[in-house]
Amino acid sequence: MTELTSQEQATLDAIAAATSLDALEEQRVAALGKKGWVSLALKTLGQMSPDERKEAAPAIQAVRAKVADALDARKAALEAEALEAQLASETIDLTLPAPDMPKGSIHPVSQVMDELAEIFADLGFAVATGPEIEDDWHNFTALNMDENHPARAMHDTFYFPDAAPDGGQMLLRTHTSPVQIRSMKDQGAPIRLIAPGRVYRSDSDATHTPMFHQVEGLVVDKGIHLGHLKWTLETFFKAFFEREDIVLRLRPSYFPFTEPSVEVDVGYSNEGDRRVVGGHGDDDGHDWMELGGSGMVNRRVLEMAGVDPDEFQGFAFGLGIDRIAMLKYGMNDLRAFFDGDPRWLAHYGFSPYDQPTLSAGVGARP
Ligand code: 2NL
Repeated sequence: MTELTSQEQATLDAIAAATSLDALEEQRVAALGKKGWVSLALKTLGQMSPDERKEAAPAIQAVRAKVADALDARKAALEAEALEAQLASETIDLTLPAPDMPKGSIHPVSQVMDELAEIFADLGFAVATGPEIEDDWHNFTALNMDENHPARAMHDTFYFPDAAPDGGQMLLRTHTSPVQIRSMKDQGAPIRLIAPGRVYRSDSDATHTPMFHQVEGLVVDKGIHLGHLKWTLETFFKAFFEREDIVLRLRPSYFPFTEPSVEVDVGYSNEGDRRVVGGHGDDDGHDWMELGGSGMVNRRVLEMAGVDPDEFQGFAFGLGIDRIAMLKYGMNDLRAFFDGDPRWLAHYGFSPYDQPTLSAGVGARP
């Protein structure tokens, strides 16, 4: 019995001193394991006389219980310590200074494209995109400009040196019309979409860059006429320039892909060195400015795009995005659009947090 008491004390001391779950397990095996000293002590009960056993059994069971309790308590304590240590190592110091707001900004061209999509979506137009590297069929032939058409030369096209597998010439698209040709071929009529994007013409001076941005619009349905075109453009420009006094003038013109064709002028006045749209172009201090071209889709174009011109009519228009961005946001040099100067972007760029919406205003300034 005294031996049992000293073994018990040694084990309880070792348990108290254990600093890991492994060390604790060692103590459990040594005491309570199959060949542990408590188990061996229990086995001696079999050789005892009933009287001896009556006295020894409860004592040994008490030792067993004490050791087991001590093991459980120490295990719980070690696990709690481990959790504390883990939590302490995983804390985040929320007192660190917050990071700066992002310094990037949305380019005016991207901003205007987002505004266009928002305004035209409200009128039921989808946004369509297509390849910037085109073949001459989609860029010219399907738009009623065959090989000998003088307008092909007028477009100052960038051609690729190698022809496509089918023999067609490859080029950088000179307008986004091929997107609409592809959309009509894919989806048929009725159709209502805008096609914004980059276009390329070999032209470079103060007002022309070899790459610029254009948005074209196309509506094909039964019974479409010039009145639908004028209402659509007027409604768009009022929403885009955020003023009700927009006056448009449709001036007879010529495009191979539309018949009749009209140039779209907007009334404006000079305020300081800035042109401000609004009012009638023939009033005092007012004049007209050309914003783009449009017309009723030429029936030959509908035919080539797989639409029956006896059943469907359509209107189309094309606008320069860079041009209307300059007008709305007051830049005077087109070339600065593509310099990537961070000072220009900091001044004319838009906050990525301000999404153009019809409810909050399509052109919210930072
Ligand atoms: C301009 C003139 C225009 C179109 C583009 C078009 C597209 C198809 C069929 C017919 Cl698929 N027309 N687009 C029509 C008239 C004018 O752009 O001066 N743009 C800046």
